[in-house]
Amino acid sequence: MTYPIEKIRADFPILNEKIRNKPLVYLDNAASCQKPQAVIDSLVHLYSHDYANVHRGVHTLSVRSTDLFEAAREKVKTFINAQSEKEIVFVRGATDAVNLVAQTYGKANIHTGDEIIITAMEHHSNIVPWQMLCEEKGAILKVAPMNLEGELLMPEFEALLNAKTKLVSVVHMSNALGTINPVEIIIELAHAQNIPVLLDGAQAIPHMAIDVQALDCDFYVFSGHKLYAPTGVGVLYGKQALLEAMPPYQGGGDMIRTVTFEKSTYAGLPHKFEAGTPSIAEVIGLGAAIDYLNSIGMEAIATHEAELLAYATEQALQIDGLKIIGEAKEKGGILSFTLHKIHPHDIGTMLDSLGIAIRAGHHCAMPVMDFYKVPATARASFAMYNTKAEIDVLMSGIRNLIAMFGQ
Ligand code: C6P
Repeated sequence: MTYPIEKIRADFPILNEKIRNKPLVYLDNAASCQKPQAVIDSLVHLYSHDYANVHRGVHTLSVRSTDLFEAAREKVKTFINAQSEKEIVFVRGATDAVNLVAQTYGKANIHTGDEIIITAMEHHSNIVPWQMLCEEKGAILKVAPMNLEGELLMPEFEALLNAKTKLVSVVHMSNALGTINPVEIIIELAHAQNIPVLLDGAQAIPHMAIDVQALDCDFYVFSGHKLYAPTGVGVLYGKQALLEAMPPYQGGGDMIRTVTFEKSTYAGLPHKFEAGTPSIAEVIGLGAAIDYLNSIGMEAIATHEAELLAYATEQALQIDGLKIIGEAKEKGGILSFTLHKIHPHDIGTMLDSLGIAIRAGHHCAMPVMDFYKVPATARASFAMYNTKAEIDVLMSGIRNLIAMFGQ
């Protein structure tokens, strides 16, 4: 079946926007994706007909909201093939999920002298929470190195695993480089030494089908807003036995069974980790985004985006003075680059004047910038609704820049 690109584009109203009198070319999807009408409609419908607080009321609207909210949990469960909806904890985003694991699993299981392994290509949200934990506990953060292509050095990673390692926390797909890590092998190696593995799936989740049972990861985290859903919602998947054994994260309403001034007892999974009124509409919007993605199919999306990346890479390689940062063999739809004489921020600003949205900066991955000895990169990132024609607009914009500034 041919990929229904025209239909998909028509489903995203913002793609009709003109930016500086030019058709919008939105290539900043790794920062946040745009929303299909189905997601927008789900929010409007909820607030127009069904909205109330969840898990709290016996009245009709509360029941309706609760049913929609829990149906979204079921959709997430099926989408990532978790075993049980108890394993799906709604959080604010990938960052919140990593912090939850650090503050609960980490506090309970990581002690002085223990080691946590991350990689050289992590986003700050998979570095800083572990640094904070290590500082508090006297534990040690180990960093598995990568090569200049942006690929993890597997023998070096393996050599870091030892009896002191208490957790491996690895990005599934790098936001700064596009690298897709060999997570199956990483998990196998870590599990051979009984070490649990957290995968940061913030970038991987919109681009490929994720099966947490097949991966056998212990934790998987992602944000809704990169998955065509609203901001303010994300998911922590954790194996049930691990989540059961972890202490709660925050205290408050909805996460308790009983409360007296002397002692409180906690709710079961997943509510134990969901203190306070959750992001109700955003969770329901995430459910609508998953329905939408399922209607297209993750395999079809992955194929389309792989074609976009191959095309963009081929075009970029023909531009003198353009250097691609991140050339792993296994890569998702991210093209990070520098231009010899032009600062990435100027690239971003000049491209914006042509209606093209990319991100310029360190991408919350400063150690990656240090590794490549650049202050920043320009990054074009592709989504299900992008086209080769848009990549042509990007490349012609880059050529114009070079013509203006020189190489
Ligand atoms: N990366 C980017 O432009 P939050 O902010 O919690 O939704 O996601 C954090 C996060 C975690 N891991 C990876 C690999 C990520 O890419 C991100 C977010 C955005 O690259 C914003 S910095």
